[in-house]
Amino acid sequence: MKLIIQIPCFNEEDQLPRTLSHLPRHVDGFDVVEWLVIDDGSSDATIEVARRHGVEHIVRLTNNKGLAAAFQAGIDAGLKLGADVIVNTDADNQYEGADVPKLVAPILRGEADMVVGDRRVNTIKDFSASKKLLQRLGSWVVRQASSTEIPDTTSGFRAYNREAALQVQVVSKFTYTLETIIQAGKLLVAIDHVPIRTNPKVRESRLFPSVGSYVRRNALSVFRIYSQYEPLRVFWAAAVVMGLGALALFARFVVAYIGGHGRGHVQSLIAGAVLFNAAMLLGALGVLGDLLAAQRSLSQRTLERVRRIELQLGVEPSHYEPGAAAPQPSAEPPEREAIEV
Ligand SMILES: Nc1nc2c(ncn2[C@@H]2O[C@H](COP(=O)(O)OP(=O)(O)O)[C@@H](O)[C@H]2O)c(=O)[nH]1
Ligand SMILES: [Mg+2]
Repeated sequence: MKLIIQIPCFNEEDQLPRTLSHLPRHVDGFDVVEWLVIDDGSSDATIEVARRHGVEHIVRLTNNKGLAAAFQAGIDAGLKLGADVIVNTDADNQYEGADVPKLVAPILRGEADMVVGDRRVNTIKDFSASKKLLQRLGSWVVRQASSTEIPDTTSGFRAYNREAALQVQVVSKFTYTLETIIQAGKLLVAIDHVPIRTNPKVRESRLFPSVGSYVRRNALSVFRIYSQYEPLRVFWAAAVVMGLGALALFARFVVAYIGGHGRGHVQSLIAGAVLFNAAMLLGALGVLGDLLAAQRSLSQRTLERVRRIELQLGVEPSHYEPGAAAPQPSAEPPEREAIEV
């Protein structure tokens, strides 16, 4: 059994050594534990630092593609490097690396395919009140959309077994955390969560320069993802609101008409017709969205099979470079040369 711990990095030369120093080299239930750094076009010495600190595998994206793309590249490489379980963590040591065994335990027991580390957000001192509130709200929306019970949906500390990893297909550019949970909830993947420890903040968030941007970008992501996965609910709910408005206005006109002063209420009729049109349009968008959602799940199934075929064929990971030689005697030395697909 091989465990690969992946860390998406963007200019993390300062933080990486400490983060790596917390990561386990041996985890019960695994013969091999290897590390993978996905360097997202860093301009600093992230890759050299990673090599110097014993990271065996490097995926070097040529330019900055964003965290979600780096996460996806890591999952892909992890599978091709033969991981049975892939753990993702952040480079800034926010998640306690020593809790990796806790995170993979439900997978090893055969009870889950994907496990999300729960930071128990309410207990984190570094998070502002508005960040906590949004966390709770966002997590609630994601739970509704995904039909799961994950308390901390934006946590980046996660474990995937092979089956779950094969199914991950992130299309959002900016966040993978919410989308992957919604996807997993809809696929044949069992999701679990375990409480994990966090370390004090060492620097400001790179992903969100301010609380305002955190709220805006996450709210937008939640809405976009929810409407992508539940288009009928979103658009039909809006259509019903518009439709009820139209009905109220029509009723107003009819009452006035019967009362003999219908002429003076033609505005109600016009406004009602406009709202009615909007309701029809939204309803139609819901149907289109639903058709697209069906297509998306078909594409996802196809891509999952393509991945299985790639693994069978031994296709090499993209943008891969070997890192440091494996430190433990039981680990196979990385046998790959610099590889392009
Ligand atoms: N691939 C990639 N990773 C990034 C980027 N920005 C931040 N990260 C990584 O995402 C993780 C979380 O970043 P951080 O700034 O701590 O954001 P937080 O989620 O608010 O704590 C770290 O491992 C960063 O290196 C980026 O543009 N691309
Ligand atoms: Mg952080």
